Amino acid sequence: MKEKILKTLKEIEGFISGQELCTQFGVSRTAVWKVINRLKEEGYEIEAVRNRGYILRGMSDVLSKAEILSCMETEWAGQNVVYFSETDSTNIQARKQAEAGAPEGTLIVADRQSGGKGRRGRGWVSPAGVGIWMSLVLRPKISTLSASMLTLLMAMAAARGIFWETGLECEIKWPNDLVLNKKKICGILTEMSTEFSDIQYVVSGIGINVGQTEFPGPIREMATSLYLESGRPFQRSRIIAGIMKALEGYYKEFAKTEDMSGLMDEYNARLVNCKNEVRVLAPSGDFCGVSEGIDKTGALIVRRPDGTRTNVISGEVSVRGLYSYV
Ligand code: BTX
Repeated sequence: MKEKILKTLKEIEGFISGQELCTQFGVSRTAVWKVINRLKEEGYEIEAVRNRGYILRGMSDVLSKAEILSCMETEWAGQNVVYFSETDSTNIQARKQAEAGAPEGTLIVADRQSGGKGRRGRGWVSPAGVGIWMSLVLRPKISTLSASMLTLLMAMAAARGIFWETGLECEIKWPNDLVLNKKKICGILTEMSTEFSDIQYVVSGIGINVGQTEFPGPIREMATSLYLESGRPFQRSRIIAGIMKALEGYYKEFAKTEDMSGLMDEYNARLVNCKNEVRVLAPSGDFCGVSEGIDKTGALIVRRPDGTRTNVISGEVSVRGLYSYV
């Protein structure tokens, strides 16, 4: 009920009386009053005027289950939200939820992660109040070979959701980062659980730096935030809802062919270093070449100096610009 009252307060222009809220949601005056008080405690500026009712005057960047749901405009993605003010890693929590039978589209969100995970045992810096740390449970009926493409969909959805809310155009650094002005703004970690050769579930975790004004030493040079790039604060809940909406669209398109056929042009248009020289860091040996963008399987095509083309598969490789991280 809290998210419904919140949604109504956000949508309505002017005041809404306590009585109207009672009738609309079939609850008592006291129940409405309690919800309003809780919302005020969370940071919503709600004014109450005798004989007129309640009005939402403003809000800070509140993050809560009710706030996130009040922004959500999706059919399934993010319709079931599990919120933590602090947890170890939303990917770990999403796996637990998935193991316990959580439906597709369940979204785990945390304000702070004490053990945020990057790829291959690396960490992800996830302080309170300034970032989007979230993981989505998916149950795709696709081959395990196609699952890595879900990271590409997530990257596209994150870029589009960020654009809708901020107007900032991120580039995608294949396969799992978003960059703004050549610095890392977002990372994606997709994990999968299989039984025999079937996918049981996929958890796709996204970390987005939103409000940081500075970063700790080891990542200071490579990381940035939406605030640092624009000088403006943003509401994390709206970005989250935008990403979920964008993802639903991309997922639908992907499901038609179970590959990137319908999405690769848009992906390549956002791909950093497309048509430029890149260095591929692979366990079998590093090499340089020109990035020609992804093909419909999601592999990155790199043309070597001798003219041969290599399909770089995500997993153990990193792709860099010639002289830096990007
Ligand atoms: P990655 O292995 O590509 O990137 C990790 C590397 O990025 C770190 O070693 C560090 O150099 C740098 N880094 C760490 N924190 C940040 C940050 N906040 N901003 C920019 N650079 C950073 C990328 O892994 C995948 C990251 C996924 C994070 C999400 S958050 C929600 C979900 N839960 C969870 O535990 N992980 C995912």
